[in-house]
Amino acid sequence: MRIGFPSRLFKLPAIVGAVLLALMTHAAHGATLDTVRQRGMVLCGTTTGFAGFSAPDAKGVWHGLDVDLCRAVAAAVLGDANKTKIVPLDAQQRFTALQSGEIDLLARNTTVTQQRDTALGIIHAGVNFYDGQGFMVLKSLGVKSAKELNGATVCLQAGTSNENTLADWARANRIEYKPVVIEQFNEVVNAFAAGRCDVFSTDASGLASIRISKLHNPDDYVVLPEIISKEPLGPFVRKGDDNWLNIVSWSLSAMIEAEEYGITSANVDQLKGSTENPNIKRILGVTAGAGKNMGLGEDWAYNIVKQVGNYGESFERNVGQGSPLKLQRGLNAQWNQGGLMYALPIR
Ligand SMILES: N[C@@H](CCC(=O)N[C@@H](CS)C(=O)NCC(=O)O)C(=O)O
Repeated sequence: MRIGFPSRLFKLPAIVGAVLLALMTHAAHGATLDTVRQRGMVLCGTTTGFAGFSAPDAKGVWHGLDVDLCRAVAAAVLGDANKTKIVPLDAQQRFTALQSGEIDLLARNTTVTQQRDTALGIIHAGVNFYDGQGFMVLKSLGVKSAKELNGATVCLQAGTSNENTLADWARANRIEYKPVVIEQFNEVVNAFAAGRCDVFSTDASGLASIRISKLHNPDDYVVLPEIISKEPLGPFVRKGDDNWLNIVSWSLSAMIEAEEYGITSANVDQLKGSTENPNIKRILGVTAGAGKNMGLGEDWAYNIVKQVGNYGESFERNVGQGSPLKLQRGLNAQWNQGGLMYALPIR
């Protein structure tokens, strides 16, 4: 004979607790779409101002590859890309802002890593820029390769993956260096410009951006040829709201797939009325289904392309040939053009 609580009864409080916790999690995080609809605005976490990815212009209007992703989500959900509120965040603040619900979405040149995806209560929603970490130095130092950096002082921003990546690479290559780690982005740049360190190390796209937009004499600086890591940059959302994860990741996919099928902001209306291509009909909502499955209107992807453009348009305008950065597509070309941009199919 068993003594004490019958085991079924004993389990009851645990089950009730689990259900309550699930309901509370849902209430707190489970309905981002409802919250966004009620508010009429997507709150998007970006950098504090990083040309090409997220930076304000002279009128205070934010632009960039990441800002376009925020705008795409607003277009998909609210039918209006302008219903985006930018929340500028430095590297340290970004994850807390997402965890606490201060933002609906983080689109801030953030590297997807296993640790970030599993230990912080957040999850990535695709990759919108494939990058790698590099080095920038003053040309006058005469350094031609990262292998010559033994003994150098290196400027890094606190709270970035760049700190650990550099430490790993230096250990593997038996290079000694002195890190100068600074919290605020502008202060790291100022420290580098003032010669407080010999080297700036961050994502290669970041180095290009800093060189062009932050340093007074860009031609005095050179980016070294070595790329020491994979830095897949992508948007993040909170865990526990699968529909919102779907909305963000499929908004990005819609931009990438629209480029693949040649749908642009300029021809989207004409294609919508005339195309016989079943894939394009599904993307543009002529054939219904994709929108409804996410609780959105069928014009979700049409609105993205019409108001924000496809991925290639966004790339060229913000970081490519139409921008001061003039980055090549490289890894960010479409999969059928030698790159890694392979949109999962909208069907
Ligand atoms: N991809 C890296 C680095 C991202 C990062 O924060 N880069 C710096 C460049 S040094 C930046 O964007 N700073 C802008 C800011 O803090 O506003 C990461 O996810 O940790």
